[in-house]
This record gives sequence, C-alpha cells and structure tokens, in this order.
Amino acid sequence: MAKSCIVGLYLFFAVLASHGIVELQASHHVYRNLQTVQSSASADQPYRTGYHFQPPKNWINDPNGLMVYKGIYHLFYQYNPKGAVWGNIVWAHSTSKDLVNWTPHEPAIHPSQPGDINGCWSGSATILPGGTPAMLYTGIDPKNSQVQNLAVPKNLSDPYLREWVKSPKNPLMQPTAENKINASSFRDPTTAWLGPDKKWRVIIGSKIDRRGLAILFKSKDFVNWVQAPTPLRAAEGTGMWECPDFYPVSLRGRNGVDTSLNGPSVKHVLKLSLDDTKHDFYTVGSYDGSRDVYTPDKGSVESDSGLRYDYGKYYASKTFLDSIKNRRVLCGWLNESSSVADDIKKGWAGVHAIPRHIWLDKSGKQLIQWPVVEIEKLRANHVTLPSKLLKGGSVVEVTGVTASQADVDISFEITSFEKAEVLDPSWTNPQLLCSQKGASVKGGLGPFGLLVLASKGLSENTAVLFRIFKGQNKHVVLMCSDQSRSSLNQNNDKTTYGAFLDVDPLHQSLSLRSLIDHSIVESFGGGGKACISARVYPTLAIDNAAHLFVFNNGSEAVKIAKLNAWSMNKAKIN
Ligand code: DQQ
Repeated sequence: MAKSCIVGLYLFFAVLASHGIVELQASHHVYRNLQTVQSSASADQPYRTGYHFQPPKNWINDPNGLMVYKGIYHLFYQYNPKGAVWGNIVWAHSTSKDLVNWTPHEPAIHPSQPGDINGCWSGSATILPGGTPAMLYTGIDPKNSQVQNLAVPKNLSDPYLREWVKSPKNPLMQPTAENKINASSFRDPTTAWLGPDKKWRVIIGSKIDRRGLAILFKSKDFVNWVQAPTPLRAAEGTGMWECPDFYPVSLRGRNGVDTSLNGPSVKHVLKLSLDDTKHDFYTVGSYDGSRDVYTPDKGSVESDSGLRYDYGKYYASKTFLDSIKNRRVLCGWLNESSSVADDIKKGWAGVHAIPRHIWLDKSGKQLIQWPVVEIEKLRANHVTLPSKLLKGGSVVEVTGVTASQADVDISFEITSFEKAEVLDPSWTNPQLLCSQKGASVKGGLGPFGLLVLASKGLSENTAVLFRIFKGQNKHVVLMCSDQSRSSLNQNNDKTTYGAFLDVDPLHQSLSLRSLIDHSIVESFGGGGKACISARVYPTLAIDNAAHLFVFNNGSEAVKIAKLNAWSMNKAKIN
C-alpha cells in the first residue's frame, strides 16, 4: 500500500475518533453481507421445534421485557426480520396464557428515533405502581453509541399491548465525556426496583478494559436518571457484563417475590451474561438498599467457573415475577450449534429454552430450576419402566414414545460404590472432564444415563450421563451432555458440556429429566440443581427414526429406580 494511502487511512480514523464515532460493538458475529438475505428455506425442516419457542423464520436472540399484563404473559425478543443471522434488530413480540402456546404480534419496538436508529437492543420491563408497564431498553444512536431509552404502551386497555410509544426525552442515560462510560459497552437495563428512599434503581451492563461493571442509575420519576457514584458491583478480569439481572429470592419456599422486596426473608441474586464466554453465571448474596451495595456470599465465585444457570448453551437470560402463579420465571436463549451456511439454508437461527420456575435451594447457596409445570399438559403416551438393575455394559431401549419430541424423567439408585474411580484433585473443570470421559469411555461407576435422539444402530446419539467418583470425603457426581456423536454432519459445534452436581448419591437417588425437541436436549440433573442445554442436528435420528435408550457403560451395575417418559404434543408457537 502506498505511503500516502496509509497516511490517508490514519487521518480518516483520527477524524472518526475525534468526532466521537464509536464502532458498532455487538457481542454477536456480524455478517454484514448476510443480514438481509432472505433464504428460500428448504421445505425439509427436521430441526424445527415442537414445543420450544421460535418464530416461523429468521434470527432470534435474547428474551426481552418479560412480564404479566392483565393476566397475559408477554415475551419480547431480539429479532432480525430480514435474515437468519444477527442484524437489523427489533423487539419482536408474542403473548401467551400459559407460557406454552404463543400468539405472535407485530414487532413492538423498532428503530425510529435518534436514540435507537441503529438498533433496538435488549432491555427489561418494570411494572410501575398502578400497574403500568415501562420498558427500558438499549438503543444504538447515530454515532453507534449505546444509550438507554424508555417506551410505554400506547393503549393500556389493550391486554396485548400491541403498540408502544417512546419517550420524547430519549435517550435517558448515555455515555458522556463527564461520566466516561464506555460508549460501545453500555447496554441491557434490568427491571428497575424501588429502594428505601422510594427512588427507582436500574443497573446496566458495562466494562472498562477487562473489568465488568453493573452501572447503577437512580430516578424519582423513571424519566430523569442520575448515575450513582459507584457501580452496584464490578469484578476484574471478566470482560463485558451483558444482560444483568438482579432480584430477591425468598429464603423459604418456592414462591417468587417482587423485585423491590428486601429484608431478612430474602437473599439477592446477581446474574451476569459474560460476553467473552457466552455463559450466564450468578452469585447469591445480600443487598444493602440504603448504601446500594450488593455483596456475594462468602465462597461465591464471580466468574463463569462459579454457579451457572446452565452449563451448556444458554445465554442472555432474564427473569420476571409471574404474579399469576406467584413464582419467579427464567427465560433464556439457546443459540444454534450449526454453521452459518446451514442456518441460512434452514432460514432460521435461535430458539428459547422452556421457561423455568426458579427458587433458592434449602442450602441457601444455589438456585433450583424446573420447567414450568404448564409444559406437562403437552405430555402424551405415558411409558414407564419397572425398577430394574442395569448391568455394566447394557443398553435398553425405551419404546412407545416419539423420541424426537419427548419428556423423559429417570432416577437411578446406587447400590455399591466400590468401583467408583478416585477423583484426581486436579480434575476441577467439569466440562473438560466430561470431554475426556465421554459416554464411550468405560468407567467404574458410570457413565450411565440416557442416549437421546439416537439412530437405531447408535451411530448418532446424544448422551446425557452421570459418573460418580470417590472424592476426598464424599462422592462427587459429574453430569455430562456429550454431543460428540450427535450427528454425522461434521460442520456442527459438538462441544461436550459438564457440571458437578451437589447431590449425595449415598443417601439420595440421582434424577435426570431431559426435554427432547428435535434439535434441543435440555437436561435437568438432581431435580434442577444443574442444567445442561445442547443443540444437536442428527441426520439419521430424526422424526420417527429417533430412538431413546438407557445405558450403563461402567463396570458397576446401577438400579433404575423409576422411569417416566412421554411423547410431547406440539405447542402452538406463533
Ligand atoms: N444481545 C443484544 C445486546 C446484548 C446481547 C443485541 C446479548 O443488547 O448485550 O442483540 O446477547
């Protein structure tokens, strides 16, 4: 390149910088040439879901603005109306009476003001006193800076809230020379909560260098927001915090509580979505509302090697208080594990996990997650297996259910621990351990579990399994979702996922529930103590050619205490 040209380029970028123009930074891959490519999607669609949320076509990502209004559940989500890759982002909108069947509406929020002209990114709903919903969301302005905006319903008597109006005062929060907020990393406002001084608080994800930040703003009227002198929380070395979520959980019982509640009856949860690793991790701690300080409990790990909602593919999640059923519900995005070329071929990308009821475990140390009970009304063709011993090396087929669209709940009892391998103290990374000791690696006590979306001869299968090790003074349970044989198509991401499960197999049975839905395997270990979601694309094990097996590839026998399996009926999804 000629010297004059290099100087010219340098000057060009210098001028851009001096005008404060920020390069658009999304956490998503940006394929500019594909963002508006409408593919002629093939008629053959073996990977579309039967009961997990997805729109008829195109790209979706984060759930947004979840809430109940006049007895109806509202789900908004990040959506590209023009193609199967991320881009052209608007807030699409669907509503439901049961969190299972969904009715689509026109996109609720799309670029129209300077404050969001380059995109309407993630945000959350707050129900204001009197019951009026208010949406705070991130907009991308003409300089590609990330700013925070407000939208409210146009017609409060419409239970479907089909039209939204934006505040003429937008943007309400923005990076300035004074506040030095990073203009390319300032996004995803939470549901706001009221502090003891009756002022609203909201946090927004951010970073400075590698320091993740939950920047706190306060307001008396929900329109004029003032930045607090310190963030609610910050941590070195984590990178950008996307989609923060901050809420109280009751110390006792499974009921959800209002986001503004604080006091001795609750603990607080701070969830962060780590842009660098695409993992949602959380800490449990306490929140001092008068000083606006959140302190994670002793022993909490503030990174994704700590507690995660899900140890598979699950991101940008958000909770809301379900005032109809008095519970807190968690929704999250399951991205594809297929190639972009395959996504364009199928004409869509992204689904949502089944909404999960969440509550604090009795230990007070972690959350428990369970698919909302409403999903059970899709169950059909109930199949059971009598309690039986599963010898080492056995594979037993479960017949009578549609294995490509099923709900399977199994529990194992361990009668002898003799052959359990000793856990090497250096084996601290469960995902790594699972990838080294997948389903095909014979063990002592395990691997045992389910082979789902399996072809007849097992050349394709996804294995959801346990292994039990002898730890220093207790048994350690490893839960894995092994995708390595999930498809003969080599172009997919087949990463194996893993988690340690806080269950004592000496005194408790070991349960596993998997929600299987064509290209989704969403698994709940130990009654919801650890969850692993995976996306898989079998080529043989599709529709009626999919099979379901129980297996044990350890040398020790284990007992199937009970097995319940159902075919799942189709939900009405958009
Ligand atoms: N997705 C949105 C952002 C958010 C990211 C953009 C997380 O607001 O940070 O589509 O997936």
